[in-house]
Amino acid sequence: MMLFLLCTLLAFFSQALAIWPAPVSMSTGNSVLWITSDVKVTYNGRSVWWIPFSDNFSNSQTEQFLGVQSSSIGYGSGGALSSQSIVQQAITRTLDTLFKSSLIPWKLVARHELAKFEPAVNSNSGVSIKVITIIQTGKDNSTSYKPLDGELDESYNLTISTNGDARITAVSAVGILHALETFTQLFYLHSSGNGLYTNMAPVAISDAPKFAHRGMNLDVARNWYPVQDIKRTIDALAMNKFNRMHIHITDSQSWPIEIPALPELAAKGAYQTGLSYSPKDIQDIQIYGILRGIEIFLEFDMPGHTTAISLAYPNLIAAANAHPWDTYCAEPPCGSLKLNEPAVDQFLDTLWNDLLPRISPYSSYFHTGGDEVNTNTYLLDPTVKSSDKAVIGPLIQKLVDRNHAALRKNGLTPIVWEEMLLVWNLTLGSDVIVQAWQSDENVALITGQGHKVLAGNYNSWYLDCGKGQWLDFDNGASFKQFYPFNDYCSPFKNWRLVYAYDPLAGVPAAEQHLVLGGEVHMWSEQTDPVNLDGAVWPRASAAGEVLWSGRQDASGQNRSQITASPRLAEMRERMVLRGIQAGPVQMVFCTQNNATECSL
Ligand SMILES: *C1O[C@H](CO)[C@@H](O)[C@H](O)[C@H]1NC(C)=O
Ligand SMILES: *[C@@H]1O[C@H](CO)[C@@H](O)[C@H](O)[C@H]1NC(C)=O
Ligand SMILES: *[C@@H]1O[C@H](CO)[C@@H](O)[C@H](O)[C@H]1NC(C)=O
Ligand SMILES: *[C@@H]1O[C@H](CO)[C@@H](O)[C@H](O)[C@H]1NC(C)=O
Ligand SMILES: *[C@@H]1O[C@H](CO)[C@@H](O)[C@H](O)[C@H]1NC(C)=O
Ligand SMILES: *[C@@H]1O[C@H](CO)[C@@H](O)[C@H](O)[C@H]1NC(C)=O
Repeated sequence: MMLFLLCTLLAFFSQALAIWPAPVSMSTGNSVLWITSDVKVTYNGRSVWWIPFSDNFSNSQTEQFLGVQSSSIGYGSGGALSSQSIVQQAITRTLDTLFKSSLIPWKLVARHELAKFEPAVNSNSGVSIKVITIIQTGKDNSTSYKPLDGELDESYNLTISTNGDARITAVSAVGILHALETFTQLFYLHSSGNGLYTNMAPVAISDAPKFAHRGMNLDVARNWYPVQDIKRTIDALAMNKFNRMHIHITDSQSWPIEIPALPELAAKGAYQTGLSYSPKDIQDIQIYGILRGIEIFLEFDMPGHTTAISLAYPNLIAAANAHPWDTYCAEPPCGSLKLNEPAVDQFLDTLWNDLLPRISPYSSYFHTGGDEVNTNTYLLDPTVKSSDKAVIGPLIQKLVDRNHAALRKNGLTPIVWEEMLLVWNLTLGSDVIVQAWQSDENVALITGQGHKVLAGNYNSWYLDCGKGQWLDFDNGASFKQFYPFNDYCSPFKNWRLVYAYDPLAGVPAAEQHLVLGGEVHMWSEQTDPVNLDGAVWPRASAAGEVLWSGRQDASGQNRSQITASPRLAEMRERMVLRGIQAGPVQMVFCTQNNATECSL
């Protein structure tokens, strides 16, 4: 009888061990603990205040309350960007999430059986968590806020005893942030609206990421995104324990970033006056990221993908708007930086001198692009007049060398697209990270040359794929040729495919240390603020678990969709409650039944 009862309990509880991404190790029980808004939180022995249930307590008030104002944040010792402010603000967000956006898990238990899952509301006699004790065992320094991949210890331990003692330890402030995200996922709101509980005590979690670089690339040049959409995406990345956001900020279609020393660039290159990021916006985004454990870095793609520069500086760009466009570029409008033009060097000097000192306090990386360089373009470059790779290659090498020297002078580490190494055979510094996108074989080719690499193959991790063509076709031959208008990377990469991708696939064991991690990519030809969340989430969460937890579990087996699915469905519900319009993982029929029902 006891055994039967225990099994029944486990059957129910096993549906709701919903930590996403999966921790390295986790043990849970089935005791109930409540948490109330008078819970005390201490950080390294000092109490952290939180004003409960103040719906009119805006973010800016929170910042003032904590003695932090994002507009005036400096960093380093004495600056407001300190471990103390990072952790204090994270605690405020955590308690806000718990007490204002918690989950009633009706979709995650059998139909009409929520009452069996929920503890009886009896807060008076129930055991509550009285204090959350947070200990940071290491000391952060300026490196901790803009670490190179692998430089920061992001591990944490989290325990909750049955008598209500909750404890978090981590080496870094960012480790504490990850622990707090995990902590929120242990709690549910009672359907009476009366009380917040976990039914998993005692809890013991020990956790650390598998990969050092866990990123998302957002293209903000094909379509415009207001700062608030970028910040909301940072929130969602942090929920999923990502730590990098790559912003593809310039391209041929628009130049949405203001460079005060070159004011015409955004004035003419933005889609519309006002649709550009000011230096203050960029700083704001970077600091917003740091406060959430997400290091933001920018990509200025070149020499291709630069046509928007010609709107302000026509002399710098070859083949601007050349036709037929499919001869001169991968996507209209064509145009590429001239490769042997002294005015381009002067332009880039001015650009880097303005931009790099402003962003390097908040990031260690800068991406100089380099994908899809089209050789025909240089037939139309009066300073080159050739499509011969033997002529073009050394000129690209010179451009990249100059750019990377400027980055290094500003303490920034360069990232480039794979073509710079694999197509153009450039000599790159050993510090340079090469971002692969075309195949697993290319990841292995890059590590084979001893370079650090970011994975993120378009066959698995391009979130734009499968929407079909964005080009229009006339009713003649092209209509017939392209019908039914699939895009080059169809089909759509559903979360199961994203989840099945292994950044280490095909890389020899001896070279796997060079795979720093990877990025999912959101190219924006057919995405804008209206459909951003649904396009990215929950699919990017699947990549988040691969990057944090690894494609394989502790026993070396590939992680299973069948056990991932209910956890991801729960994570999706939590994200929606926190303002992310993530799409459903399955219909409620599936999430209400155990995973065996909706599987083959
Ligand atoms: C899980 O599935 C089995 C087999 O379909 C079923 O007997 C059981 O009732 C389901 N459990 C829940 C909690 O829905
Ligand atoms: C919040 O709202 C309450 C009740 O409406 C009001 O008394 C209080 O002054 C407000 N607090 C702030 C900080 O605006
Ligand atoms: C910051 O701390 C880390 C880890 O203790 C150390 O490796 C690094 O050298 C420190 N950096 C600075 C700038 O002090
Ligand atoms: C977490 O616990 C493990 C095992 O007790 C210990 O080795 C590790 O140092 C702890 N990590 C932190 C960040 O406290
Ligand atoms: C780069 O090397 C590859 C492989 O050796 C070769 O196929 C390609 O032609 C080279 N590219 C250039 C621009 O030399
Ligand atoms: C594990 O997944 C990888 C893809 O990530 C796949 O190539 C491999 O065949 C799978 N292994 C097993 C045993 O299913």
